[in-house]
Amino acid sequence: MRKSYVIAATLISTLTVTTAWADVWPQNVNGVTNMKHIAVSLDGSNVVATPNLDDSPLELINFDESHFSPADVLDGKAYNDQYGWIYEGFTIPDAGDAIWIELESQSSGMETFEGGMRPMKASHTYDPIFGTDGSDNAWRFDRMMTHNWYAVTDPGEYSATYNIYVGDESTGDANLAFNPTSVTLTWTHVPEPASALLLSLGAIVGLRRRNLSARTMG
Ligand SMILES: [Cu+2]
Repeated sequence: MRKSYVIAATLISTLTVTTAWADVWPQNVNGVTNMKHIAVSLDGSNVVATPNLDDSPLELINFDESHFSPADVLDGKAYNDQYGWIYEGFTIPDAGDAIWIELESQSSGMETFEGGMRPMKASHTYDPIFGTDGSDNAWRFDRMMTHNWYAVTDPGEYSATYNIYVGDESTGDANLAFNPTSVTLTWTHVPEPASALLLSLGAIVGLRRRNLSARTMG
């Protein structure tokens, strides 16, 4: 009997250590190459945005890991980094202007932190954007591929709609010579039983316990 408790304690402490040290940067959800790009371009005076909505709503997953600062803003949250803004085409805004992406509306409980190229997680700022923690709703897109981190705490269905426009590179004031466009992105957070792993450990301990008592009996 006592032996099985020792086994259980060892397994659980191993699990705790593994969880704390497993992966100090957040994970690229569903694999680093599985990206869903929103291609932005200029067509004359029109801003054009074409989102890849394959597999949407995308999964927000809580890996239960403790991350290095500044990525620890994702601790305890379910997140996804598959959507990425990319710039296409040869026409770019004139000097002094930039492409801006402004949050129009989103589900409550949705947070966003600034990312970058997916494999370069250690170089991302993880700054709150799109209204998160009182940040501006408008975020300047510098036309480099950027995979931001979308995060939630509670299970549910989430969506966010963005207005994409040309505006002053410093102030974000819209340049009315260009017609903006908008895209809506969607996510889902299906609750996963947090105790699933502990339950399976319990099953292992249970089996060992039965073996021990069988031996005692035999
Ligand atoms: Cu990408």
